[in-house]
Amino acid sequence: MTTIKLNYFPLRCRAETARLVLHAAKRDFEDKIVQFADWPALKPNTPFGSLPYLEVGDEVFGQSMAIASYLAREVGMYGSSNLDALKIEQLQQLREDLIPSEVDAWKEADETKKTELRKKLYETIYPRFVGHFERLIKENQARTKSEFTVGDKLSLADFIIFDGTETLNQQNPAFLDGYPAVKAVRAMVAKVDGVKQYLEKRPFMAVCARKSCQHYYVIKLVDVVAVVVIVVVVVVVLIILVMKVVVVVVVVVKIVVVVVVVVVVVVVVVVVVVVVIVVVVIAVVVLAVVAVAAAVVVVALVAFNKEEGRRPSTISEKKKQLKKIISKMPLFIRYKTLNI
Ligand SMILES: N[C@@H](CCC(=O)N[C@@H](CS)C(=O)NCC(=O)O)C(=O)O
Repeated sequence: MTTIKLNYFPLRCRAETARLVLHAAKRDFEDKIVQFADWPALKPNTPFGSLPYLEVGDEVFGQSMAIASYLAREVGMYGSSNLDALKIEQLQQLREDLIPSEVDAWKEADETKKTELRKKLYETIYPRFVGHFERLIKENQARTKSEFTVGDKLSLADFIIFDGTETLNQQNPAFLDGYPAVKAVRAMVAKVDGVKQYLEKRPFMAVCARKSCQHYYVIKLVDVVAVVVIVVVVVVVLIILVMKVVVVVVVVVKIVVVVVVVVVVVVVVVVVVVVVIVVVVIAVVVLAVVAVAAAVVVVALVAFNKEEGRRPSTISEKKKQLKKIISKMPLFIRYKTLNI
């Protein structure tokens, strides 16, 4: 079976009658929702720079009414005659004429203008268009003695009536009380096997109201979840990085401490060695001086004894002898060592 893919925004608007036809026929198809954020990139690659477009096998086609008509013909929901086809197409174009008024009333940002547009919609536009729907249904039902909009069997026309009044039914269902034939067709379509199941699971989709479109909020929720996941991942990565940095800092601090300790130990050892060397040198010098002084004293005594040839007997002789010994000593010993 040829594959069918219907591409459209998360809205009913210009794709919903085609969807209803496919669900009523229980035809396998892919309902490809084009998110608004993806549209600018996709637009140049569509047949006419607009949605919907239909992929049939490897061929691509645009224009919503042509798409819905093609699909309805494919599944036998395009009436039973050429005249039925004409009736379906006039209804299709009538509904297309209604869309801009509904979209304008929704899109208007200025609240005052929006109120005016909605007033006009309810006072003139809806009565005119829904009035035409009501009249056409009644004429057909009188002619065919059936419950359908065109001919005597379910067709694209019934789906046009259903979706063409869906926004009105969502916003102000009481308005339709004045249009019993429209209400009856709506009730009949809602029970069609395939359509019933689709409507039960279909998200609320306004004709062109993004804000009231659950698909839109689902996507927004998905975006929020994605952002939360990204933030969590970034935080975890940052924590891991910080922990790695802390580990590196600890290692660097350990290295610095070891280096400082080694330097301090080396400095202390060097200072101690220098001090010991200095003390030893001073001790050696002092000892040398003392030894030299002693040697000089000994030499002087020996020389004196040789010269005198005898030992002094009285104290005054001993003093004299000592003075002589001292006078024979070198000057630096007398003044520096003996302090005389
Ligand atoms: N005549 C075209 C009109 C298509 C059209 O205006 N589509 C709107 C969405 S309902 C669209 O693609 N708007 C986005 C754009 O033009 O960039 C049809 O029936 O398919």
